[in-house]
Amino acid sequence: MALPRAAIVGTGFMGPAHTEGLRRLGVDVVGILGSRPERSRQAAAALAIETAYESYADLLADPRVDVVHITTPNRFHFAQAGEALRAGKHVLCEKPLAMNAGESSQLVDLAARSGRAAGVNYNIRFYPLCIEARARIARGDLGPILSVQGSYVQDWLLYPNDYNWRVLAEEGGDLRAVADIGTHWLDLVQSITGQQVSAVCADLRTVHPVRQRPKGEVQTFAGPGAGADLEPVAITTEDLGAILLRFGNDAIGTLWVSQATAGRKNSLKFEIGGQNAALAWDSERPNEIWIGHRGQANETLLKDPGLLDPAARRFTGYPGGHNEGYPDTFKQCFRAFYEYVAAGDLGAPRPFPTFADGHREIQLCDAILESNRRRGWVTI
Ligand code: SOE
Repeated sequence: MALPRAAIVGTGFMGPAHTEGLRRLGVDVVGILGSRPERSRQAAAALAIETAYESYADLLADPRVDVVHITTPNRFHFAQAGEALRAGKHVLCEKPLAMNAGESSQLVDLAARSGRAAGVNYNIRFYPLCIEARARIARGDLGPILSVQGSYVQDWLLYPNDYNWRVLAEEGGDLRAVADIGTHWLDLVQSITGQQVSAVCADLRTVHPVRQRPKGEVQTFAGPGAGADLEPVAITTEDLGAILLRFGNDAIGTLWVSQATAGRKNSLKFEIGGQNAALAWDSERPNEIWIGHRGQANETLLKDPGLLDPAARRFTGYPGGHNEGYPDTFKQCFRAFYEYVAAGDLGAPRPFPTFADGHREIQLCDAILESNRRRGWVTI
């Protein structure tokens, strides 16, 4: 069964990450588009991709392209995903799906009418032990879920002269740390527990209301700007967020989000408490999961396909002890998407994060923004 072919739009942090993940699957990446033709040519040369597109229209007109990967800044997602679906392409869009729930709702409707596969790259779901956690909860090992707590913490925007398009509301949306990385955590724990967040109470903080912006483009995780070629810019998006959560089954929880905590480079953690047992996982140690017990010794399970649920084994690429990490999650997420597309049964259940999942996260973002403004609980 020949795998569908891909084209990438966006040449920043995620463009190369998607290209590498696809190639490890054996997917042919036929072309790439940057913010201007010169950027397309630079990226095509750097990544050994055959076609450097002049325009998005050229990309969508390319009959070789079955799937469009959207890795551009958030403000472009709505238009680019809509145009790709209308052009008859399948779409895998980076998170967050759109800038607000009005846009994401329209994309859900368009995707449903298009008869195409439409996914969002919530790749963190595809760590083998995150799939294992979901399988164990689904088969009842934890019993009813009582509590969900955790965090997603980074430090790449700690300094006032750390800068990236994400910090500007007009480029990344009114919510930044929560929309950028908090939605990974929210998507992950809702997928693992099978429970949806039903209400939020949020307290957000902008640590640096003025940042120093380097003149010219800045890549994600580029590090602090330096020298005289900086200009002050007003910032309204949050660096820190503390959020109380209520889930549909009355489980309660907390989420801590920060892009300004020194020493935490890209640390996502969850701890899920059930009536019978608990699970805890840390993305800085992704090949082990803690299993908490009341009536027996606690356990630490190391990622070993032979010890995993079949659902997790399917997305495990290496034997026990051969660690799998962040780049592997792109490969496995794309594998779920491309095998689905290649099978050709678009009515089958979708084993990847869908536009409806992406819309759900955006609805949560809108509720979190409203809760912070209102200084109280907001029900979704
Ligand atoms: C920056 O916060 C970022 O690149 C996010 O945009 C990604 O989704 C996350 O996986 C790593 O950090």
